[in-house]
Amino acid sequence: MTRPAGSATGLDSGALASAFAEAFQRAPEGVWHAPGRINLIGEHTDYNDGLVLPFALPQGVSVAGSRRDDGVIEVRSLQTGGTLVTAPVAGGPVAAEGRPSDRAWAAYPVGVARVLREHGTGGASLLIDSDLPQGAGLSSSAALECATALALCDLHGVEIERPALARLAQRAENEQAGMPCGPMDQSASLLCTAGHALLLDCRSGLSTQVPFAPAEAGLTLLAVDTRAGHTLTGGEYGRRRAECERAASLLGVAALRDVKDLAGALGSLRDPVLRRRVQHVVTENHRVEAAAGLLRAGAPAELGAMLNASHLSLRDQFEISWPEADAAVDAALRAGARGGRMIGGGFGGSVIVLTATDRAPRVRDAITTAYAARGWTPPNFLEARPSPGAHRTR
Ligand code: GAF
Repeated sequence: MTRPAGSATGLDSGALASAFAEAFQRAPEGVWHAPGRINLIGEHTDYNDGLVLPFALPQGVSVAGSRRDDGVIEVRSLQTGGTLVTAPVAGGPVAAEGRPSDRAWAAYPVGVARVLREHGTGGASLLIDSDLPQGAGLSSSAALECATALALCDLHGVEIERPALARLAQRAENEQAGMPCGPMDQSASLLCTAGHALLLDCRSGLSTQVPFAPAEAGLTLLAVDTRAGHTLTGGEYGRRRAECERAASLLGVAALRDVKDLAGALGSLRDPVLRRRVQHVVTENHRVEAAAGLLRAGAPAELGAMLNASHLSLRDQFEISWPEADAAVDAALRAGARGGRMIGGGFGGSVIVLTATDRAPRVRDAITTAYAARGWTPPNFLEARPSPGAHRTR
């Protein structure tokens, strides 16, 4: 009972339901799917109360589930051989029948069950499947949280509006998995729609759907998995967040979103590190507004310059890029791509590249060749198409 994450076969809810019946000796009551995401632009702006512009991928996490009324959550994953992890929803030890490392991935569904319990959900049996490459920075943990959240709400007849559900899934990740993320990934998974990017104001929680159909404009958006390890529970993400909060406090604003006079703010901060962080966050927020404007104006090809500026800012001001990301962006631009940038938390994961579709093969080859010349693991490519947000599939 194993299927490697990222296997190209896609997810089949009928097969997952059958696997559930085999594993738990009863039919599931339903199957729910939540996608991973690409963030077009707006990196490290979400926890600064700023703007982000993600879209949902076709790939994601599916969960087959049935309700339990004894306050226990039991989960199996096809990506870890289907071994059982159980935990009381009310809190207490998590028991893993397989490797102790199973407790790490199970922290996400168990965490969601514990947070949602306050809103009336309870126990469940869940079988999880994923076609998102793990560690690629495409938000596999948020997809797992959101698919679990939808399943638990439906199984226990609890209705929670999606923006609020996204915040609860974020809380589960913050409190139960120990990752101080902002609200972007969970909101993208639950709120995105096909053919659109989601312009989300992370302060108000208000969002708008902005049309984004690259293929119709003769464009391809490639997600390049740089195959460089990616873990965000390490300290760097939290350190960046703390630096932003410290800068906001020194500047006397609630969040860096509120900095209106960038030159004045930079002039008043003594610490050069904090100056660089502020410069990134404030300019990135402006880039999100500009990018959304370009999409609304029907000029998606013009996004390239914005992606490039974002990458340079993340590399030089926020200092979270990594060699494989810089090499991929560089090779793509040399091969004639319109733009590219690292995405996600940083220090590993994926890069996106926007290119004219007829140039895409040349761009892929150029990146692969650049990696081979350095003796790096070959990158993986995925064509990113704006896809539906989380939904019940069965
Ligand atoms: C990760 C986090 F989970 C998001 O909340 C966001 O901060 C992102 O990094 C950076 O933009 O994906």
